Amino acid sequence: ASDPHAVDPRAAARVALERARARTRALVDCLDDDELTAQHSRLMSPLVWDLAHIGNQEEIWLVRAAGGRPALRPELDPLYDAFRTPRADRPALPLLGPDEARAFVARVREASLEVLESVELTTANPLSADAFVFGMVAQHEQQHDETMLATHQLRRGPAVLTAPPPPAAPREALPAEVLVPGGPFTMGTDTEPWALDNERPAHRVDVPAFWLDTVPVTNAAYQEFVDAGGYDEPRWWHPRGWAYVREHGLRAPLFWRREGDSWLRRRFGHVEPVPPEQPVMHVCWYEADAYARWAGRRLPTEAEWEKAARHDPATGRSRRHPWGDDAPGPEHANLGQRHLEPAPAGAYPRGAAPCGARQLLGDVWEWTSSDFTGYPGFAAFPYDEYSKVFLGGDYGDYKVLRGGAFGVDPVACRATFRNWDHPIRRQIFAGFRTARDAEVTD
Ligand code: AVJ
Ligand code: FE
Repeated sequence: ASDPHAVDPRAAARVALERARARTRALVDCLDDDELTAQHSRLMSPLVWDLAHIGNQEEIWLVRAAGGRPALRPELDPLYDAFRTPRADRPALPLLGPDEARAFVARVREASLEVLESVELTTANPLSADAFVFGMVAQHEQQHDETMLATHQLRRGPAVLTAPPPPAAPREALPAEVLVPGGPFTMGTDTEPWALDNERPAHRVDVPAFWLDTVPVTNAAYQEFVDAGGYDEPRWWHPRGWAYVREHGLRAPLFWRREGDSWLRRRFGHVEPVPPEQPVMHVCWYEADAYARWAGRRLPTEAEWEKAARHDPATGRSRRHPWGDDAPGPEHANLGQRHLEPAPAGAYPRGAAPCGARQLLGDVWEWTSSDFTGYPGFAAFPYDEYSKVFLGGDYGDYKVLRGGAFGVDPVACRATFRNWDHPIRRQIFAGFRTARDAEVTD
């Protein structure tokens, strides 16, 4: 797999938009109208809201902004403005029904593909240079597809999604942790054509030497913390995490259930034994933080994570991806919802980073210790509501997640990509790995 942008940004944008739409359709067409309009969890929108919101954002950015065309359905803007109505209140809105929403997104897509074929992709216009805004809209649709996948996971009822199991891990002994040498590296990017505003600009960061888990923390390892009474011991927890765990009676990751001596999990409508070798998933930041403290370790900072994922000590360069600059392929990482669960820890040896860490991209999002802040010189682009309003705590506190899960499309996944969420959130496909400072003699 080589760099799709090197070929033709217009063609890359068309492919990315079409792939996103095929996934969106697969996520909605497997459910009947009642299920599409129902609220499966107060944490989530009805799926039919996500569907029309995808079309509304595409209309705003591709038809109106990039194409300079008149609005198709301007009266829909307030209904599908994520800032106007919280998720829990969206079922009460006079939303488009499933068939109306399908017709709306199809009509928008027809217009946006016409714009894509006709618009000039000039560097004089930063919105259309390298087809950026088309790549941004494809990423937006894929991000909502991941959100819709989380709604599928929360939904009760018979399974409707299917996918083959992920590959096994090779039978080889891996070291528990890898050393990332100290020194400066380049964090963020000025050159990745579809990188979003919060990934920019590139800047040098000095990261002292540290040890990082070779693979994400597994279910087996996390279960030791559970079985050792980790949820009953305030000393492992951040004070706000302890208060949250007590108030909500948390005992284990979301979707886990104890049965006799073993743990079961619910996964997209199936109940199955928790697979010990897979990365733990559906833990909030407070649980990740508590586990790390119990293990005598800590979460990595965001800069540490990115250095482990990108820094090539042989050249001093930062790579696009842990394995190099090639676009993600199925040999590198568990991405793109090809599977409906993480691969066992140690899988994807061809996706390893120069430091030896595996599965930095794909499988599970990884909580870091860092708050979501703007890089030095950050400039919101093209709209404040993507990142800027979440920086510096306007809407509460956010922790950064890195790496991307099995349900993240490659278009929205790079070693510079930054995700964020509240430290209490567990419905996202998030796990973590741990780190520790290197001794001077290491
Ligand atoms: C970057 C995943 C936190 O889903 O809230 C979707 C992405 N922004 N529509 C989110 C997003 C606007 C965002 N996250
Ligand atoms: Fe959105």
